[in-house]
Amino acid sequence: TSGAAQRPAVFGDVDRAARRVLATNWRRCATVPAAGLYPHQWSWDSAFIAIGLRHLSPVRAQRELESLFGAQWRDGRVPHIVFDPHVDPDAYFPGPSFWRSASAPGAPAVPTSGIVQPPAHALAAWLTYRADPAAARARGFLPRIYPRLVAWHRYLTARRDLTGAGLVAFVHPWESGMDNSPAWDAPLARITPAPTGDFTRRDLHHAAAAERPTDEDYGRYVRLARDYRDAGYADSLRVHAFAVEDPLGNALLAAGEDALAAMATELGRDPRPHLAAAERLSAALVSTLYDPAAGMFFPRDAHTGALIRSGSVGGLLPLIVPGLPVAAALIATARGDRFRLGQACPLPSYDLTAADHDPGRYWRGPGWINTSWLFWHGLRLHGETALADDLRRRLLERVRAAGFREYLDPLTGAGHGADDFSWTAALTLDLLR
Ligand code: 9YW
Repeated sequence: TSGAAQRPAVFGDVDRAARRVLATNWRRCATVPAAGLYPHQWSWDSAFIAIGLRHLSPVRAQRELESLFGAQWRDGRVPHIVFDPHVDPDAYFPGPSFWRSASAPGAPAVPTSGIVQPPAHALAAWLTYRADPAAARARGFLPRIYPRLVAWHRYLTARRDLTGAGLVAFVHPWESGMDNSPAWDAPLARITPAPTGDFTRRDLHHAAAAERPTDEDYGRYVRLARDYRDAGYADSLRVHAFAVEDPLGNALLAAGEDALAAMATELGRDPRPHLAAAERLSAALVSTLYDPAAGMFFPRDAHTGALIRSGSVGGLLPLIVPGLPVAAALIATARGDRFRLGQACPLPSYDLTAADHDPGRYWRGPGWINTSWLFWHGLRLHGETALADDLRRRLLERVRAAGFREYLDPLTGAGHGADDFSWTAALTLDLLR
């Protein structure tokens, strides 16, 4: 990337502080997203964390991914949470007693959730390998992680293509990584919430209610997760009352197939099946989820077959797909009124011009470092160096002012949510390289 030589001296403190956050949040073999609020291992967090950790300790970055894949289910699914048995099981809701993975077929010995998160892992594993190929070879990192990544992608493409469109569906808002995105409002409205007496929210002990999902939404999350569990974590449109084909999830999968092709080549295997899969996913994304009039991608409701025309930042993130034919249009949309790339920073999670944009509430407006990092990565991939450098500079400025917060007001830069948030620190380290 840009090289340490170009790093302004003023960011030396940021660099040191980011390393401290990652050291503090490390637990034996993985990093917690934030002490207190998120005391276990989260799936896509670990991918982003590895991308930063690789600069600090390539071996720790490898272990971060290996510990997550150590909890992979026999069907290939990678659970969205791997519970730390040393932590009070009631510290986070829903915990192990809710998911009951121990009685699910093919689950690992360690307790996990039964849903997934966006597949950022192949990209992260490839970047981790690239950071220190010698250290990776010494530990047999690629031979170990590659088959697990292949099984993970196979679970998604085989079991989660619920409509036959060649796209993968998320079956719970938590799976999207963008829990309460306005994009999920319409499909969620069909779900009857579990009564609030059925569960105790732990998140509100750590964060302000005004910055978190509402109780009603939480009740719906609980209902969906419970139905999935009670169906033995089987995948079909009949089981899943909520099912959406999400642009970000499918884009990460396509970019991930590209990364798997690179790994296959490195391992002396045939990369062509992965390249073909990447092509197929990229074509399905564009033909099914792209809206040329809006200049962005939208999720599709797998039950109705209709696009959900709601301006989530996820609709810009297929920019990470190599060779995407509509990259220029996505960049133009990002620079327009809805996302104001070059002014608002981090990229807002939701259309700034929408009547229900909420700059402080979670995935309904605030900017997150991971989505901005993905857009930055995409800008560089498509040769937009000046825009990428400008975004990088603005992101670092924001983090320097606000600290390693979970999310930020994209207009004022005010920090929200958890402090010392791991992926914010990790991706900051990556931006500083
Ligand atoms: C929750 C851990 C996770 C992230 C998700 C984010 C949030 C968990 O935290 O979900 O309790 O709501 O939405 O993307 O992985 O950082």
